[in-house]
Amino acid sequence: MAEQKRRSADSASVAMLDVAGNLGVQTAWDRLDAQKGQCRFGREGLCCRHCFMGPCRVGKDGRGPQQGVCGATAETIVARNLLRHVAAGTAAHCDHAREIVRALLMAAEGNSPVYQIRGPAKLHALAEEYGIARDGRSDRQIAKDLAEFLLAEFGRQDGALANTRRAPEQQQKNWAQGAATPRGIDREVSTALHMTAMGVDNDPEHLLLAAARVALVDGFGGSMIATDVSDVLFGQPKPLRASANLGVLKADEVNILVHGHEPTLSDVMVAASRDAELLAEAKAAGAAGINLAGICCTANEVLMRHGVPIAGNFLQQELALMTGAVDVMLVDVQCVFPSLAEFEQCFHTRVVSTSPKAQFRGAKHIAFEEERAWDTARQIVREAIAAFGRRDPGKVAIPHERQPLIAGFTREVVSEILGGRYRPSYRPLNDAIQTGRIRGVAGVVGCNNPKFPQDESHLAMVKELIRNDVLVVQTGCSAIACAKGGLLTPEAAMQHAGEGLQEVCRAVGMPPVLHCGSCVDNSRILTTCAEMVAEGGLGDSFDKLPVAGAAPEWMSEKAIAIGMYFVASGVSVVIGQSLPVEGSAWAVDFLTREIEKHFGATWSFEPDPIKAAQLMIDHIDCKRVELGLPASMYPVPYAQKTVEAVAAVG
Ligand code: NFS
Ligand code: SF4
Repeated sequence: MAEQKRRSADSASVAMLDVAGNLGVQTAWDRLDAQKGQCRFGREGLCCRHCFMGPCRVGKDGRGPQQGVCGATAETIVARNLLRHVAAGTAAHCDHAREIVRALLMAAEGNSPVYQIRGPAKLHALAEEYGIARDGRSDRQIAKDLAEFLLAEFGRQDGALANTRRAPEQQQKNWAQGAATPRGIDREVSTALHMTAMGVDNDPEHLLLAAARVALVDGFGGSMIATDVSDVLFGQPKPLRASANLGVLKADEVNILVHGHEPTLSDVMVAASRDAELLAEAKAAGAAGINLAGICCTANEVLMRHGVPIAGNFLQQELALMTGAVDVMLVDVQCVFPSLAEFEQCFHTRVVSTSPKAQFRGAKHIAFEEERAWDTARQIVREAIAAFGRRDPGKVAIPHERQPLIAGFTREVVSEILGGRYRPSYRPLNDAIQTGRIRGVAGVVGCNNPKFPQDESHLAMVKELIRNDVLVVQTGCSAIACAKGGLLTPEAAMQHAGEGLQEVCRAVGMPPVLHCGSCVDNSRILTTCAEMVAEGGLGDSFDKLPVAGAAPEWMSEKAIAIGMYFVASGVSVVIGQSLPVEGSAWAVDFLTREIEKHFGATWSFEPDPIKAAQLMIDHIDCKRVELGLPASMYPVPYAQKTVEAVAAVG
């Protein structure tokens, strides 16, 4: 138990880790232990495999060879590797967006019984923004033009990405000066791969500015498009109540977990799990009902729109199977462990893969084609009902942890809850910041990583921030961590928030920590920042705002892309584990200092979440001073205690 407690701050996870230990089942933590002594060259970005005169690795501090076979230096190798990571992360979000836009086209053409336009207000707002004619036209006609317009953003050959116009003018100027104005989505990803190929770009600064540019097609391209079109297709989220942690699984029902990222799959599963005919079949098989729950970001998608419960975040994907109560674990793309299918040897769980992009050895593949979405979803529910019949009640151990939460905060919702439905506005938020009642806003996002005790950094950081009157907005697995930790409720404000933030939360009945959705919904944070600038009084570009971002337990290349588009957008970002650039003192200096000249923001690396929170608050205070705003209305002393981050670094 003590050993497991070092692995996770979540008692439900600790209980399941114990079960795994007793059964001798390996989890990510065990496999990390087996990897101990992870390669320093890789960690510091000093290993190059871009051609096969190599692989080359260069030494730090004058030790060992200082250049690859081709003559590339540490600076070049580190910068090239980072650009590739950003390109890969960007590609993931953008390819996800592409599928959603294609589903919109299908809905527009009337070729899908399941995809409909459930967010007509968003459709019209987007049509208005992009100059798509609306008068006398049906929603489907408008949606068709919108889908075609957005698909063209992927293949755009010239000019800036359309959504860059959502950024303040000054920000757009910063990008132009830094040669970072993002162009077509596929163009930037493909150019990044070309630039980093053997014998192409070797100017490290030029490479890192290109990393900012490709990241911006993620933030203002893929992620923003995925968010917008998901709102059009699946409806705009509204605040709703739900619950989180493994206790949402039900011993007497068919349990289906959706895991992955694309709402084109999970949203249809919600409907299928509520289908009367299938419910009758489940009852005939002896189940009391069909219980759908989610893991990772696809969970956040269906939570935000349907209140579907969250079973857990990234590091709980294996632990959920240890409950012995999951009948089908349905996966699509991204953040899915290849290990999942191995659990079929121990448990009755059927792991079902669905994406043509991601097949899992040992899993059952049921191709999910958007045209046949409804039939496929029903087929998957039937798989689960059949698996329920094979469940071994002796192996079922569902932890009791199940925390209530409120989710569903979007840019639109925030202006409504603060300004009122009939005069939605960002004025009240800006006012609260200007007076110092709210000190600033922090985005705390990103993954779990077994190098850190699961959830511990998210919780410690967020608590320190709200204690200091910083309003926290969240997405991804970080939001799930804080949901499980009980921070996504209005009551949490009374318990954990400083006096100023408490006053605001009490006045509008909102939690001090706002769940804004999945990782692609980080784009909602960008558009919220744009609203704050447009509302006035907080400067003329993102980098003037008293805001900061963090990803304390990050692990994914997508997280690097997200961090980079925030920094390129003027929002400074603190991350727990360093970027893989420490092999070059120049690169560290550029990313943590010099880059500010271009975009007005920097990266920081700080494994201790309390210290990281204090860095963010200091940054926010600096911005307040620059804006001529008064100090925080109710200052409190900083927490002295820091969390010993047990980063298992080399
Ligand atoms: Ni984001 Fe979501 Fe979670 Fe990290 Fe993975 S699920 S897209 S990458 S691990 S937050
Ligand atoms: Fe080595 Fe240069 Fe080839 Fe990289 S590109 S593997 S540094 S020779």
